[in-house]
Amino acid sequence: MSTALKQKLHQKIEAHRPRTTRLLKEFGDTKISDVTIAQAIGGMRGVKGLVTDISYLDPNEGIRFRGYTIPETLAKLPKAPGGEMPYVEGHLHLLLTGDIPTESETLELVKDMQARSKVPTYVFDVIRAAHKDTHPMTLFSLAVLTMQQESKYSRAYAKGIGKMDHWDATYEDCIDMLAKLPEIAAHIFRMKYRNDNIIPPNPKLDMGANFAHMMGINKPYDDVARMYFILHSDHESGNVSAHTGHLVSSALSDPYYSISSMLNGLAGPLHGLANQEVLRWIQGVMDKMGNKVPTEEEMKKFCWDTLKSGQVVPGFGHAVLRKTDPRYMTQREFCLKHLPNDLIFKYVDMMFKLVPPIMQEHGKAKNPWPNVDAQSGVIQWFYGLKEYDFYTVLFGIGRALGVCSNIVWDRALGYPIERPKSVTTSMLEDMAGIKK
Ligand code: HAX
Repeated sequence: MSTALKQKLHQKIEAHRPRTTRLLKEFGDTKISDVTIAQAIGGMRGVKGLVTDISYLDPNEGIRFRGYTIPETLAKLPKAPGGEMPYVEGHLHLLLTGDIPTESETLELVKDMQARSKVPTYVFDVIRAAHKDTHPMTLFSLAVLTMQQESKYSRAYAKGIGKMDHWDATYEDCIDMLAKLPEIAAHIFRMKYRNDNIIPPNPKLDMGANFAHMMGINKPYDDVARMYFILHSDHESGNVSAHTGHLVSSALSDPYYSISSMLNGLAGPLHGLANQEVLRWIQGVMDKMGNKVPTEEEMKKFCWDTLKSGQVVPGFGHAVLRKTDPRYMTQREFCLKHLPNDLIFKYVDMMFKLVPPIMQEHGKAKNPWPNVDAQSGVIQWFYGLKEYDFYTVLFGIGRALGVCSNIVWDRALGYPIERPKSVTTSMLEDMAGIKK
């Protein structure tokens, strides 16, 4: 299938390839990073070893999608009629091409994704065969993996397509899959938490509006969904979910394998599951407080109790950021506008003010400021989505947009299989000069 978006992408890829080839051929020996022992043991923090043009995370500014800050992205992308937030599909166009799409370019992708959105019945059969206590993230990852046999990329590879054409079938798989994720997610939600009362999709709606419809949540939840998917889409390449997607894809595993894997990484409590953990933490405090708002002194004690017991305060800290996450601030502004008097928001607001000085006094975390996950659950809760085990699935739909965009470009630029070198502890001791 050749859409205008795909043709544009093709031109961009052709224009970009010589840049990568030249860097490799003429400047391949230029150093961009050194690695210390602390970095090798400590999760490669700060080691520059990945290349992406989809987004860049500046520690002191936060994320830019294709060069645009979050406020710029939200202001420039075409908006759904009557909506405060842009079409998710327009954002996907931006991530893929680097261009802010026109309204008609956006609507073309909306239509294309509507046409690809029908989820095969066997996907639901597989989800339904799982144990009733299976976590929603497990079901979500399972559903994506189950669809692997649909892969156009795997079929094309088996036929022997040339390396320069890999991106084409990868693109097809990515758009096919992304179009189906909202229905799969909503199905998991309604099956688990709404007595299996499934709401069929409305294929005339855009991604955000259709998701709200299938979840059974009224306006402005369509805008909430759009905002969520856009904000969570990409955070450059080194985070666990993006890196996992890139790594698995580098073995030429198809996008279904790659996205299922990246979801498994997102499901960790230090990464995407932190949004669920924030609400669980707040609920724990609320239970102890009998649902009244704690005083500042009481709230400080809850934080210190968590830290002293050796646990992390979920939603605070970051491996790269050294300021409050702009994704947090966008959601905070949304809360101040739409739910300023909500009880949970009062807790979140109190944590916004009280936790950073406590983290600084505690003296461990390099970044005491809140990240995206500290502010996202409260909005869902306010709109009736109180089953916080489901929150990371929302993150997963959004993150799939960024990881898919990266995978398409990885294949377009022919990035090789990823294979960093490991060393032994004994070798490190040798290098440190401490071995007798
Ligand atoms: N509460 C308590 N301690 C914290 C902390 C927090 N929120 N954040 C960091 N620390 C601790 C670390 O556990 C580490 O302790 P040890 O030396 O005992 O191992 C120390 O401070 C130094 O850590 P760091 O260098 O500042 O942070 P890392 O780069 O190692 O880790 C994390 C970054 C985000 C994993 C970390 O800040 C954390 O665990 N935060 C809480 C969980 C969370 O909110 N995760 C979501 C992050 C955003 C994201 O990816 N969303 O998907």
